[in-house]
Amino acid sequence: MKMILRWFPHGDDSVPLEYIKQVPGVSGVATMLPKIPVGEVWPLEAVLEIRDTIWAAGLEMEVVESVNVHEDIKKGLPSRDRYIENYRTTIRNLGQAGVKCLCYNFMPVLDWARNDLAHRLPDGSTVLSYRDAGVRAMNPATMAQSMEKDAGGYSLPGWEPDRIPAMAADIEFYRNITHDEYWNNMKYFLDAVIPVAEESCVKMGIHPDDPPWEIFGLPKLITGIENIRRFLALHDVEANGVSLCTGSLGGNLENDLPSIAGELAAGGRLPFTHLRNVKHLSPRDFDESAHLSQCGDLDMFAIIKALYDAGFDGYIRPDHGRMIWGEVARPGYGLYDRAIGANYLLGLWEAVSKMS
Ligand SMILES: [Mn+2]
Repeated sequence: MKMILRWFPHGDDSVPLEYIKQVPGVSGVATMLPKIPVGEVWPLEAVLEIRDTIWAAGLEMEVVESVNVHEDIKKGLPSRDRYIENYRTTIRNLGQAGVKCLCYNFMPVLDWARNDLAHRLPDGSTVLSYRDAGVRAMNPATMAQSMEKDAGGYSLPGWEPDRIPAMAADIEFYRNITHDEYWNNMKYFLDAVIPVAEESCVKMGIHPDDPPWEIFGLPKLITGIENIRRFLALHDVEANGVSLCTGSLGGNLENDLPSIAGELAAGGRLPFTHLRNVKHLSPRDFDESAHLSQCGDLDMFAIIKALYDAGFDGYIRPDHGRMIWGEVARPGYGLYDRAIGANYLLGLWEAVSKMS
């Protein structure tokens, strides 16, 4: 198991790599190339440049996130083949740069949805929060506006300004796509990219849908264990895996996270895990919380134990954190609370491993 943190290059992150290096037990970062338009190739030189920056700080770059899937692929349009070919080239480039895990998602139109990126808790910390009625009262444009207001000038992956104008039309488009058609579009993509991932020694990990239920009438597929099993069977090899995000799947209290984590890890289909906690106010309303089990609804000890017992040997990152101690950073990606979270999780891992 390796503990990593997410880091955004090109000055788009308030946290310097040198600070991440000082967090005990953290071996590397999960990063991305923010300036490449969705669907275009991540050029090898650009990937190597970022890798060298990360290496110079004494950290590893074995994971990348947010190699976003072009909407035409998700929609199944004839133009998808060009974008899929680009995606295959990107996977080869990442493999050549030593990347071992690629986290992506197949969510239509919206990568993730929150209606408040700076919801204030009683202790004065702020967190990302989700209120179902509030989200349903918005449209993508008003949600983008509200999120941009809270983002402090940092980009929000999946909510790049150039994507916003097309969102309303895209949502309309999906009204005419059935779930089975959407599954087929996903299979078409996997059949094209997974063999390249295998050749490149890159494990693909799909990120669950966030929240794990339908909003704006959009099809959501990666929402629970039944659908995850269906997804894994679409292309049944190790390189086709899951980036288990406990905060995303944990939005639905019916998802049994220790059981899902154990099943995926035991099956060798879990290259990457995002560990964070959520605190529900009702079944469809929640705040992202501090990582400790006692702060949210997820039992982090049980999740870590399930991973350990199943022989999990992938990457873990603490995912989002709260904003605390006056830190100014991209929502969810301050240093302080993620460093606390990483060391809490490492502490659980050490305890579980020494008890076994
Ligand atoms: Mn996540």
